Amino acid sequence: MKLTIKLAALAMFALLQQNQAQGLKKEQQTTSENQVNTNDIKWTSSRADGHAPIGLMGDHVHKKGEWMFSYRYMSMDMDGNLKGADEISNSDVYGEPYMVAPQNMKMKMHMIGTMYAPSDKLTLLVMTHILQNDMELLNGSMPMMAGVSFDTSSEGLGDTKIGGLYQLFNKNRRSMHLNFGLSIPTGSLNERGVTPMSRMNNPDGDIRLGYNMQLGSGTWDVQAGTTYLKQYQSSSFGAQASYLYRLNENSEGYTLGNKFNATFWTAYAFSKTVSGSLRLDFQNIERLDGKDKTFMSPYMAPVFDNANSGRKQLDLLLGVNFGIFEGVLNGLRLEIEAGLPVYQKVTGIQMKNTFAFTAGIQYAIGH
Ligand SMILES: [Cu+2]
Repeated sequence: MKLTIKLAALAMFALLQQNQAQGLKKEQQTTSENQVNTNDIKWTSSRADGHAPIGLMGDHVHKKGEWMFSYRYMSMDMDGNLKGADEISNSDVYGEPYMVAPQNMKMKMHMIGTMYAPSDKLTLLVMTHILQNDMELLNGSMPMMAGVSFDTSSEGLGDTKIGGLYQLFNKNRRSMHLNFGLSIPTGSLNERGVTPMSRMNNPDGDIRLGYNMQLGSGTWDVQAGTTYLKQYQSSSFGAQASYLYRLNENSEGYTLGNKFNATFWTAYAFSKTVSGSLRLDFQNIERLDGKDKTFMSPYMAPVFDNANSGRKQLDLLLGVNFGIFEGVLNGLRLEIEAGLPVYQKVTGIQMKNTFAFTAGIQYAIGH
């Protein structure tokens, strides 16, 4: 794991060195040959790496009057359980003592978004998504049901985000903007399922599923951050940091943890239309506050226990951007990004994240 981090750091360092060398060469060329002031060259989104890797939101601003429509498919796979930073077995989970151990989970997200720029300085955005969660669990010590596995699932509208990006400057191929957003609690907090426990009293009885199977936060959340972008002749890098703060307690008696996110990426443009990227993403999700008032015993499964919340994670992701900048399809982009956690540490017992994937299509008009 440490080797992976080192390799990633080395690769990024190498790319940066290349970036700097290229940037220098380009600047020398422009000043000596054309006598053009490099301060006049602006950062531009009209190249493949003019958008960040697709897993990232709010990375780029638009020019006055531009619209952009996007669809993203995102998936996250989880397998097995962690206690702190260590993998633990099913019997460890039963020893805690939980009756049921989560085995694997898949979260799928279909996200649609719109961006519109009323001015060169300000870009507005709105995003919402449909979530699909599937989790397989294994019974431990429950009488008559030990060793029996079962599935739970939930599906529906998630929370909706509105926000804006305010550009602070764009000169010398450097651009910086502020990100701000508001998350509206449109996702359900009452996703239910039939489990061996809920069947004990009533064959059709269902129960509310665990925290991570619910579709929304139930709270109004504000987000603030900043994004910095720098381009060279055929490469670029960017960085974004943001903090999500949940304003209230939800109707069920709890508040999901606030979230800090910092990410850094570098991209190399093989041509104007194709670029590849390498990205590091760090997130720190704080502990959940309060508890769902309908959860009687936290010992059914770790996903019902508010002690099992909060996580630090570092992901390493590779991406490809493909963009068209002329002709009838001008403004169309296809992008993918996939990655793995290189470090994760959870509070209590939580599932281990194993793989993240995002594919998206974006279409900008009006430019
Ligand atoms: Cu956009």
